[in-house]
Amino acid sequence: MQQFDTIKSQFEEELGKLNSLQDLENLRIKYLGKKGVLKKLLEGISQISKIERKEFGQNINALKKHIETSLKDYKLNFSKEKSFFDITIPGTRIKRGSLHMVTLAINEIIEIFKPLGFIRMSYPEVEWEYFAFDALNMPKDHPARDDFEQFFVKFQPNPEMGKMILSPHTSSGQIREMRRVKKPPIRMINVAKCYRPNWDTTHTPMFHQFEGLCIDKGINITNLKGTINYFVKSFFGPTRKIRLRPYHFQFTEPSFEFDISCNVCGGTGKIENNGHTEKCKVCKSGWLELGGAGMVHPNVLRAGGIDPELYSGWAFGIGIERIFMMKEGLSLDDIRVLYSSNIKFLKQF
Ligand code: FA5
Repeated sequence: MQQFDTIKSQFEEELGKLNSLQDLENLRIKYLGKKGVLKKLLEGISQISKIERKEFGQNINALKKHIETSLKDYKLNFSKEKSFFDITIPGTRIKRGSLHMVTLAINEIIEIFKPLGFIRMSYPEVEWEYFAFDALNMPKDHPARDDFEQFFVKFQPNPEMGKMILSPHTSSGQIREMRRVKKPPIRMINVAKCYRPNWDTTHTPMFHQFEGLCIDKGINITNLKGTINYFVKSFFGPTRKIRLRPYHFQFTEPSFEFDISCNVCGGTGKIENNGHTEKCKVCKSGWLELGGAGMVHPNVLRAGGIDPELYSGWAFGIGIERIFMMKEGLSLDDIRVLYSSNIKFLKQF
């Protein structure tokens, strides 16, 4: 009996000194393991007289139970204490997100235009046909309206405003801005999502445009070219080339499209692929179209409530994903990667 008491008090003393769950496990092995204290005690049973054996066995069982229960209770309390009170355990790290590249590009664009006095506006992305087309000098049957292949919205058409559509370009903001300001000068950058049913290496069904609009007395093409040049040099760096091509938009006269030298193929229009020379699949010609521009058509000024005899203005509309693709040092050869939700890709920015 004395032997049992000694083992029990020794166990309890050791239990009181534990510091970790590993210590607890070591203590369990010491007393209950295959070569443990209790096993050794049991091996000695043959030397005990038959009369005392029963009591001896009962004592071993009682001691085993006591040790098992003590270890179990200790473990339970230990885990509870740790989960509530251990202030030294490192906290759970909260994963930080980051701004999408298009948002970063928008912020950069706004900063570039700020010193020139351009203010940022946002106009509806679900728009009446009137603002997207009619007020922009594009009559209902004009074939140019087909170019945009619209997404119609199920909504009661309005006899004056037409149907509701997902705005295919930011130019619809021109009229809204003219009507808001009423009297020039106007210097606006309208940033918005635009929608067209396109899907290829340079087109997505949802994309962003920013629209520049400048109206005042004596505004001319030189101002437009200078502003586009200033933007391109600020955004892409001093070495990239742009070109203006004559074009036709209903809402500007004269009209242009402008392109930037492609950085995927280095402006050559060709790509080396496994010893073969292929056409650059982004630009196909060495130049990538960034946007359209021109002098605001007198009919558009009139629709905005501005007298074309007194005022003149220019406007441009540029695709934001496109300019991001063409940024110096990036060689994005497919616009769709921007919306692929590929974390590995997104994390780089
Ligand atoms: C327009 O949308 C005219 N509103 C631009 C304009 C504004 C002209 C003011 C004159 C005065 P366009 O359809 O070319 O033009 O589109 C302009 C730019 O938007 C394109 O050059 C391209 O950069 C971008 N873009 C057009 N469609 C897509 C698309 N599906 N995905 C990505 N970018 C696109």
